[in-house]
Amino acid sequence: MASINYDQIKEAATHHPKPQDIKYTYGTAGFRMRADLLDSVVFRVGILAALRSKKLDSKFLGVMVTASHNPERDNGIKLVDPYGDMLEQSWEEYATQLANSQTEDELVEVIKRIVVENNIDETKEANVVYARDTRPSGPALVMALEDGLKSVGSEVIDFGIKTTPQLHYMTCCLNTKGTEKSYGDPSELGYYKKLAEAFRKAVDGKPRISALYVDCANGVGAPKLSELARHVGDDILEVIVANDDTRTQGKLNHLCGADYVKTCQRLPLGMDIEKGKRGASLDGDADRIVFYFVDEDGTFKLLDGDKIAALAASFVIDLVKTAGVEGVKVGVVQTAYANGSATNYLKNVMKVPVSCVSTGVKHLHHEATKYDIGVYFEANGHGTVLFSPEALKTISSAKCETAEQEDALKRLRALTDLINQTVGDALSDMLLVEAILVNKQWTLKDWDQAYTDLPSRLVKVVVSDRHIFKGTNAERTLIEPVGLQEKIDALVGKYKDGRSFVRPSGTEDVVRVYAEAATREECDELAYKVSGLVYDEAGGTGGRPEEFL
Ligand code: 16G
Ligand code: MG
Repeated sequence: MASINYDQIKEAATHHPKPQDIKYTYGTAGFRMRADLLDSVVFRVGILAALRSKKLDSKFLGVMVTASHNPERDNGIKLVDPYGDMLEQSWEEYATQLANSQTEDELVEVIKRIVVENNIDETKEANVVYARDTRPSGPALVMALEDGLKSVGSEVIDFGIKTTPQLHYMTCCLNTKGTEKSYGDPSELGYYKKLAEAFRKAVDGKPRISALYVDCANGVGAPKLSELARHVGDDILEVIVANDDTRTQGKLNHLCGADYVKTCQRLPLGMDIEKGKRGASLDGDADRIVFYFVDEDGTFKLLDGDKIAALAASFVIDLVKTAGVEGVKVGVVQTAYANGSATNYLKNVMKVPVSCVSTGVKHLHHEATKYDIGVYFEANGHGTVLFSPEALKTISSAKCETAEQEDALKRLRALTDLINQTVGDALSDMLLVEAILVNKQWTLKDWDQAYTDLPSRLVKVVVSDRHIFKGTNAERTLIEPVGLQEKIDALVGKYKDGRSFVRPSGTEDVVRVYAEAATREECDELAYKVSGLVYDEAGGTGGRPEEFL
């Protein structure tokens, strides 16, 4: 292939000018903001994807156009590394630099610098696969992305409308095809077949349980879940798809979806499930899931990511033991948002090692790879279970002596295919939870019995500059503004089971305050006091946090 044609890039870039006065940042999950401000960003991310593919010996890079649970007017873009992981952190800075280069000349300068710093062979081929969710702004952004890719002469595969985890799956499959690490058939059909077959094996011989109503946030999860359910077959899984209107403008994530349900702790619009019925919500790009039901007394009961982690960990530990592969050790990874009761249950009742890391999938995923089987979930419902190559080897080569052992091994092996190894995947996680409930013949209430969440509260505080907040200890302790943490600690000390921490959001221009305590009243009071403290001492703007007592 010829070297990069910089004149061609300059010419293409004139059609995607960067707006003045906007500072873009590649944040926790890529660029995410109002869709009408993203054209130039998407064009440049295309260029970066191609450069990274060249750098990685022409491996396929993935590009996903989505803004997940954000309002419909927003969109976003993120890069996926060849084996389905999030973009390597050191390249996030390049993404930010490209997005912020104001002129075509500046843009070319940054590209040349990336080429030199990474010793990129310009003549290598570039391969990029991309997909988008159902947002109305998607098609135009994809055209800008293609312009960027073509300007560097990249080969492209348009994977069409997909969930974020499907794009991760596809990227990994393309790069492992024909190797001993082959992750599966690189197609949407391959994805459904792999999951459906694994689910059948995981629930083999156990009776079907009641229907699951799934709120798909009026997003891409709706058509994809319907397709998946068709492959699984309603003889073993009955799924009722709700909030599947991806056409009517304004409905995506509106008063529905996993983020809404978790934040507001209530049923989504369009899902009036009766007492005892089982519900779940996906987010706008189907990488998060939470479960829920309405108890006999009418209370809404949420089973969030923490509950999924505890369920998955206990099931996997039991299987490992019964299968006789005890050498395989299970660990759980959480963030500071994990409910204190969940952490306590895992550590002190289940006696599983638990690590706490900073918010964001890349941090959890990385930590989970340190265990033989690493279960990672954020409380918001994003997570998965990772099997290390050694654990996979042990599980696949284990010999069994009894029928019981054989049965456990069969189910454990099925889980290694059922659970998306590239990233948290709402559809795969849904099947994982369903498989466990089927095996145990449990209701959601049975599952909920393990432990009772401490009341918690999340508050957003608007401040003049959230970047002055610097944390440490997996975001649980503030080191700046100096002295604020001591004041927070003094407040926390007054409440039974009190815990509170403050961190700047990576996706919104706000500071988040989390609090939990033994009772709802105490928790709300603590959240209110800490929010007020942040507002008063660290440049609060707008209104002082409302009192929600
Ligand atoms: C992003 C992260 C999610 C995290 C959330 C926190 C990924 C793929 N997604 O959505 O894991 O929980 O940001 O948002 O990493 P915050 O920084 O605004 O609190
Ligand atoms: Mg999402």
